[in-house]
Amino acid sequence: MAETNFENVLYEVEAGAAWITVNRPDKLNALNRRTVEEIVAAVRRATDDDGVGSIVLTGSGAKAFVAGADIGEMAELSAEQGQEFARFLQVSLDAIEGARKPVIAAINGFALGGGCELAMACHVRIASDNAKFGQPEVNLGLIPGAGGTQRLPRIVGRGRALDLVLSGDIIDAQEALRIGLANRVVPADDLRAAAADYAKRLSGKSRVAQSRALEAVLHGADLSQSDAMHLESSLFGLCFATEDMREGTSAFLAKRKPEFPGR
Ligand code: DAK
Repeated sequence: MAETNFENVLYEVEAGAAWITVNRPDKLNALNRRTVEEIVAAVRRATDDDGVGSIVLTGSGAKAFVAGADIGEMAELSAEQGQEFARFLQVSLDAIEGARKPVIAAINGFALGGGCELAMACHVRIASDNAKFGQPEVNLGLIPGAGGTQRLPRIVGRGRALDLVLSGDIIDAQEALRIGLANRVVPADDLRAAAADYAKRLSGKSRVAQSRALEAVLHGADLSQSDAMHLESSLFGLCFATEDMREGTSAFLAKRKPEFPGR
């Protein structure tokens, strides 16, 4: 296992998955600027590492994934600084969502405000049964500023998103699963193993195809349906130029397991 520590983030590579752990447990892993910069740098490092197939993002300790943006750091901001901070958070979360390797959020407790927004920038969300989700910014006289007003309705639908954003209500893992905010819920003690297991399953698939699928789904969501269909057919066509596609189809025809070269 290779391990590299940032100041507020732990980075380790285990069985082909890069684990990025937000590590400010005394502040319930609240996101200050430095922590966000480190998460993005860690995601870049993982994306650039050919030994890494997928990325798992989680929080340190048993209580919180991320309890939000650091309220202490943002309390004194002016309107201009608030807008700049929101832009910084949005660009940072876009970079995580834009990673061309699957990013799995392993949500081990509170995912509130910026924490819920961070989880939503990940591609798949696995939650422990004690996880709690919410966009409680209205309680602070704020609205979500890290993409929450945009990603939440795209994931759970406008009505459910407005319900959460207007009320600031905190929901549990089962409710998050019911509305599609969490993809899976597992007992808290099994979360790490469940995320590792899922990452391992992904690593047996074609990396090139996964990267193209991420691009089709994420980039396509911002396009008209006909433009998105065009994007899909172009990316589908590009798959035919890959060794992975030749290997996948010949393995199927030869009734053997594919060994994808990742090219
Ligand atoms: N920021 C800073 N510190 C936090 C924090 C946060 N978001 N959440 C918790 N902490 C700190 C607490 O202050 C406490 O520190 P000490 O007093 O020990 O020094 C420590 O973590 C433990 O927290 P508690 O003692 O409160 O623990 P409890 O179990 O009693 O309560 C809780 C857990 C999660 C219910 C509670 O901590 C809580 O309500 N936390 C705040 C949750 C919240 O409102 N999160 C949303 C934050 S708003 C923006 C862009 C984006 C955003 C905002 C603006 N701009 C562009 C300006 C995003 C906003 C948000 O994320």
